[in-house]
Amino acid sequence: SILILGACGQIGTELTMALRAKYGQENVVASDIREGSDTIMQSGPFELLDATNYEAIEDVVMHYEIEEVYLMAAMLSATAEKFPMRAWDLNMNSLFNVLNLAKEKKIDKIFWPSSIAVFGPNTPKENTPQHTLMEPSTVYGISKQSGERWCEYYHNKFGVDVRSVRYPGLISWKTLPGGGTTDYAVEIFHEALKVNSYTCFLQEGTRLPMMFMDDAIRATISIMEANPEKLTIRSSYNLAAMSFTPEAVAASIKEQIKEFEISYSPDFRQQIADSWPSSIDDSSSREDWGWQHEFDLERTTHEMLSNLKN
Ligand code: VAH
Repeated sequence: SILILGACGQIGTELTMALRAKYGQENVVASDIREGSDTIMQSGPFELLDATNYEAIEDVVMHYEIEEVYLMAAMLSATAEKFPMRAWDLNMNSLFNVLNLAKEKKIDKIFWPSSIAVFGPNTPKENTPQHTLMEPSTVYGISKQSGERWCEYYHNKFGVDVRSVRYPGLISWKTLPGGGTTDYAVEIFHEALKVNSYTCFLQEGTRLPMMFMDDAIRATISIMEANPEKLTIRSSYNLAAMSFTPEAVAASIKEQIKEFEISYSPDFRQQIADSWPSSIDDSSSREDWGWQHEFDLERTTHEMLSNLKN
């Protein structure tokens, strides 16, 4: 069976539904620190679980005979700047828990998400390479860089089958995002439909790597199903789909909502966004496990507006 830690978060919610559809509802155990949406709670097994509690996770793993764990619990970039020590504790100790369960052979396979936040202010910003200078300047980015080092160490030293991708900013409509710097790219669609306008907390011209959630979920399942001999990267794979600025999203929305207006009021998240790349070279993912994105900004805007309208 499969266990998802952080199943009620922005990615976790959609990942749980996708995995249950693919592998059967009873074979996918959702867990989180608090209960989630009705769809999660009523479509298969759920456990209240603190991802930093090793014994609690071990109990669930033994009880449900879990073979694979998707660790989606984390504190994201903006929130982590407000609570650095809590972010480090959650982001790192949850990872140590699952890596050690695998080292003890209690589970066979792990998915752990990294992020473009591993890159820092002096990382090349265009077509950021898989291997490059990385001096992350956020608590979240530091935890992801350190997490990548630990994943590679446990794979090389103990043969742990841990797989990871560096997610860009993710855009979804089924759940709200949780405290990230790229959350503007989700909020803008909600506000466009509600009040025909949006005040963006990032300034015009802030171009960031982004991805529609359906692509991110497909990438996650795809790397977990990939032939392990093909995986040359055991830190975390660069993953890309599109890059855009707030004004580009606004223009795309305007094509469907003529009177939509965007304004800008940058806050502390501008400094975080400025430390990240503008575009990502994901050729390693394309070569090693056949990655190919499907959603561009046009299709993303259409999906967001048509699904949020209902
Ligand atoms: C965040 N959505 O903003 C996350 C992600 C690349 C962005 O890590 O923190």
